[in-house]
Amino acid sequence: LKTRFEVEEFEKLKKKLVRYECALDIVRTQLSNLEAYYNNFEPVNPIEHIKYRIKSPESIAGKLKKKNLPITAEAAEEFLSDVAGIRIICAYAKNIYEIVEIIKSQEDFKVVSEKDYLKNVKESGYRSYHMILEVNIGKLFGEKTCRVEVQLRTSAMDFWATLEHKVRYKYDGKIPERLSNELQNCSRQINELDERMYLIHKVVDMINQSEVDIDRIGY
Ligand code: 0O2
Repeated sequence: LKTRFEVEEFEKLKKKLVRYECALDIVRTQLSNLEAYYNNFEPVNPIEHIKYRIKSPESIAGKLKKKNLPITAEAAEEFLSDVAGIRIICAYAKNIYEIVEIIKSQEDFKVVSEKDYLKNVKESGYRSYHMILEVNIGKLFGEKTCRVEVQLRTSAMDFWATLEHKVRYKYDGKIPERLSNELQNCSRQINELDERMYLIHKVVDMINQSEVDIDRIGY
């Protein structure tokens, strides 16, 4: 950031981030309530862990620049949906859909867009469920709503996405073909692993519930 205009916009952007912190806190409260519910009233909590982050002003400026957009607080607000982000890591893919439905039923925020990269796997091999929430932060900050991006994935999908992101960053988005093929293979294997682990989980549940022997259910 060199020009005076850019420095001033950067300062404006930093101030705007306060609103995103507030929106994130509203969603965080609801998700903590959900975890409390699972921990106290259900046999298992399907949420492994939740990460919350506000994009740094540097990274917002970098993303706007990459998209050939002006580096202004207004552009960030209008064009970036992931200034405030939440990542929910679940044990199994099935849990993701359960959590999605619960999030949709909340009254404090509205789901304005959804992308199911579990069913429509990205060409890279990326799997996750994305939602953009519009959170009502009240009139205190002059505007009523603020967007928050929620990504839901299993631990295995998160493991893959973290490594692939690192590789993508290293090669500035243009991953060499051999590496991208290998990453796509790993994504398929991770998906198979997720499904096999889920099956074991279901079998053990069945055994626990009916007290039958594993040999009798033909697994
Ligand atoms: P970062 O560094 O994680 O913030 P957008 O990219 O948000 O302008 P798009 O492409 O429609 O718009 O959004 P999409 O597809 O919902 O993806 C948004 C985010 O999902 C990305 O943010 C990544 O975090 C993640 N993502 C999407 N595709 C991939 C992928 O192929 N590999 C990995 N590892 N992550 C992916 P950013 O800003 O691109 O990256």
